[in-house]
Amino acid sequence: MRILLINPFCPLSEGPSPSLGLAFLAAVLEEAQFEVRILDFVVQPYSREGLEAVLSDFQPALVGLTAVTMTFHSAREVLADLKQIDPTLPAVMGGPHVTFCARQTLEEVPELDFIVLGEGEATLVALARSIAQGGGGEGIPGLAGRSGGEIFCASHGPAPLDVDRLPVPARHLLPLGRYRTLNVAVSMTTSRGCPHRCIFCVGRKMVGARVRYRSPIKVVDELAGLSAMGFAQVNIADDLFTANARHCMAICDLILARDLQVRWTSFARVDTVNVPLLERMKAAGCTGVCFGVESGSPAILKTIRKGITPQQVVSAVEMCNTAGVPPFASFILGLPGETPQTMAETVAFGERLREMGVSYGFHVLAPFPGTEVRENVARYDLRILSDDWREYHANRAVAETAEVSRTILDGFLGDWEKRYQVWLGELKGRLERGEADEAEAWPLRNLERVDLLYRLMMERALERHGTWQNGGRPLDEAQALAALCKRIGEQPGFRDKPLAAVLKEARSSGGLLLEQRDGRVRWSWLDYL
Ligand code: B12
Ligand code: SF4
Repeated sequence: MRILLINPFCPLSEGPSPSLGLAFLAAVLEEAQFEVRILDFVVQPYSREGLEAVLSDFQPALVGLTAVTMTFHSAREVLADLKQIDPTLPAVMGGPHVTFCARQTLEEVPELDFIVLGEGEATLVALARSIAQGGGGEGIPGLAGRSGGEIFCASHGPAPLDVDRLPVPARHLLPLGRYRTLNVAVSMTTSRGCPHRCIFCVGRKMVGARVRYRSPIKVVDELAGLSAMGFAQVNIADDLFTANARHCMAICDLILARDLQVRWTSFARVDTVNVPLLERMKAAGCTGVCFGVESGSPAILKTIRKGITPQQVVSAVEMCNTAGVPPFASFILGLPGETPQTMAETVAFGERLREMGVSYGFHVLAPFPGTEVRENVARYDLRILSDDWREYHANRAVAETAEVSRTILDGFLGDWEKRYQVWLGELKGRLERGEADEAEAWPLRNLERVDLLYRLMMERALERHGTWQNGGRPLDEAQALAALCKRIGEQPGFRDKPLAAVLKEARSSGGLLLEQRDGRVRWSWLDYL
């Protein structure tokens, strides 16, 4: 039986990264002897015709879609096309959005047959087996769906998985070549579970309070595999990577013992780091840690149950500086109780951290389904203004507090983005005047490069302009690349872009394929590694 998994579109601004959720799901399905294919519309352009072609070629018996809140709409659009093409094909959705509004989603989206709640591996395999045997999925732990015109919703999920027995994520089914060409970090996890209860997060509710670990050997094997594939940067995405010092140290020790040259970053809580741990992380290739600081106001940190204080943040930053691991701090504005004074406190705290060498950034609160702050909104100083899930990207306000309106929050973020644009503009000016060197220019060059590559991919530049009849002898490499640049450069929107440099780099990193046969030149992206 064949199963098609789909990753819906998500904009470049959200930082594309190969979907770990789909890779784990595909791995357990393959282990259970199902044949799996993944369509990834984050880096491959979507078209109904393309979808139709895959359905007709692959003939899946079940289609699974993933979504976070802001991508739910894109997933729904793909689903609508899918059901128009084949109304009998069962469709299941999972992920941190639908898990917490399953009944409502099934009521509102008639095209959707099933929803998997929470951690999806065991439930999806059970559903696939049930469908293979002509069943309807009822009674499967962790599943919601339809039966006899009624919606059913499992009262409990399957037992938490032993994550150490999970197979390696099936990333070979993802278009990793495109991600590598975009030079984005690839994420992996070394554990699942979170005992904390931050009121804006669904992490704990998705994966449970008990932390379950993958053995250091498996973790380091996976890291080695990613490094061998040529990914320049890995992101260890566990919230609590540094919480269990023994686990974290064991992984670092193994990286060092195997002399693995891999660069990685990790998320961390400020109350779980110490200098010896950070020093070991640095020695093992850690190039930065990201702390969820959320607010500079002690009162707000208390309200959101973050369980940390500004003083602990400062201490963690000092420790990072001692160990030489660059820290990054992430703040959320518009949390319950936010006032102009607490916002000023957060901004001042950010500046204080910046003076200590910390980079930092802001989001606004998006009260996702399933979060304590949404489920018990009446308990908090918060008014939710929109249920349009497309707006839940946390870059513009969808909620406000008694004293801080949506206009204030949006104005703040708008100004923050403008400051960044001004900084980029100034850097550009200095570069043009020869006042900045290439090391300084890197953020700008990288932004331009990624933006251009992504547009080339999503606007199908190679598919449209990368194949032509050359007639005579095969072109040499440089001629073929120059001809490609000329052809794309003639298209509106691509004129005056640094195509030659960007495509040359993509070619030398192995991201571009060239085929010449019978007088035909054909350029394409490398999809699979
Ligand atoms: C790492 C991470 C990222 C990484 C990489 C994500 C990736 N490509 O895999 C980056 C930095 C790129 C990222 C980006 C964003 N993220 Co993020 N991210 C995480 C984090 C920390 C871990 C995710 C992860 O890899 N988990 C491990 C995998 C195995 O779990 P999973 O993806 O949840 O999949 C499992 C289940 O959900 C389920 N499942 C998922 N899909 C499907 C599909 C089917 C068919 C089935 C059956 C089951 C199923 O089964 C999977 C296996 O168990 C989570 C927090 C958390 N602890 O979950 C936030 C989290 C997922 N991110 C979140 C958000 C909001 C975002 C962004 C919108 C950024 C932003 N503005 O905040 C973007 C959206 C990008 C996108 N397309 O998803 C929210 C989502 C909440 C929501 N309801 O929308 C989370 C939950 C954090 C939070 N605030 O609570 N993120
Ligand atoms: S923000 Fe991090 S620490 Fe807090 S509940 Fe979510 S996953 Fe746990």
